[in-house]
Amino acid sequence: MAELNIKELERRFQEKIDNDQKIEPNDWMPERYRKTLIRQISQHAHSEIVGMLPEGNWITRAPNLRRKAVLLAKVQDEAGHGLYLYSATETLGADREETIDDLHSGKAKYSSIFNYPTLTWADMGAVGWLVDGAAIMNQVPLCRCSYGPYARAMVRVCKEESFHQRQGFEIMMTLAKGTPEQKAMAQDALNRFWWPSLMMFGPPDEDSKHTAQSMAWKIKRSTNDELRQQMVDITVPQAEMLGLTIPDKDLKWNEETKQYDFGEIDWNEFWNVVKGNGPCNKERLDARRKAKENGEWVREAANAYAAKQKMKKAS
Ligand code: BYC
Repeated sequence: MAELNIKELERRFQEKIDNDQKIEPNDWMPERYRKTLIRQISQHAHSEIVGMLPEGNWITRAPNLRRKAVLLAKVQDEAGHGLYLYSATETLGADREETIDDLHSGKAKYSSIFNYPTLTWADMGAVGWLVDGAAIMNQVPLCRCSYGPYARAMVRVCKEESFHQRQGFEIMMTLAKGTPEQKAMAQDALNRFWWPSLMMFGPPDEDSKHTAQSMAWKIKRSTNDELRQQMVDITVPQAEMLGLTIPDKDLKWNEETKQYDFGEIDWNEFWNVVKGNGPCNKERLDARRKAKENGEWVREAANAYAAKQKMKKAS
């Protein structure tokens, strides 16, 4: 009997999804749907928070006040995105403290891209243009995700990401039109960030263990390879406009498919970074752990204040 009920609940749940209705926090959902969402949304939240570090590295060294103000605003936006996303995991019953501890212990994943160093100012341009560009490509479809709170968070996040992408492109444009040294710096940043940006979309579809189920549940609305192809097709003309060269000798317009064919991605490098062995994995986690330790006194003071207010109210 219980089995039948679950089957019926699952049928109704899938029917709702097939009719493009949103699932809200108090609606019945299969446990695997809830867990998949907590996994994806918490990884996404961690990526936003860890993603502040490579750019935070350049706030004090931005070349002028305008650049500094813009970069500061961008990094603050990322903190905001992380907070909405942690709140979205809480609507699914996740405990925020435990979720963050999973990041700090190395148990939880975050985007591979943030384990690469930002060596020059041009990297702020390449990160905005390519990394935020990839983020938008991935997140615009997530605005139609079946889970209401995640889909709604994505709408605002995407608006902010599009400002981030444009600030990055503008930095690249300025450098590419600048002195030969500045143009070379922009080219070098593109060389280093191109392939890791394509890896952001995740493993090829045939190796993606979650895509099929997540597409059926409309958590994901496009596959990893579909989004990667869109990224290449949109970005190649932008690189041409900048007068920069994409570091891929196999990149070629395909008249038949009306898409760009592109070279092999080094998936060994990707998995190595995902497993914790990228150039900055250790540095990133150390920075996050240290931030938590340094904030301990603030949390203690806030809790003591809250407890005092509660006692006051009760008396
Ligand atoms: N890095 O079956 P798959 C940002 C993992 S933040 C690390 O295809 P799925 C921004 C994957 O988790 C960018 N790990 O998985 C912030 C899975 O492992 P588990 C982050 C990766 O979930 C600041 C395994 O590989 N965006 O935009 O169906 C400044 C198999 O993969 C990666 C989001 O998080 C990776 N790149 O698809 C600027 C968006 N790729 O969990 C920008 C939301 C895969 O089984 N997330 N893995 O241990 C998604 O759309 C999907 O989760 C993904 C992966 C497309 C990323």
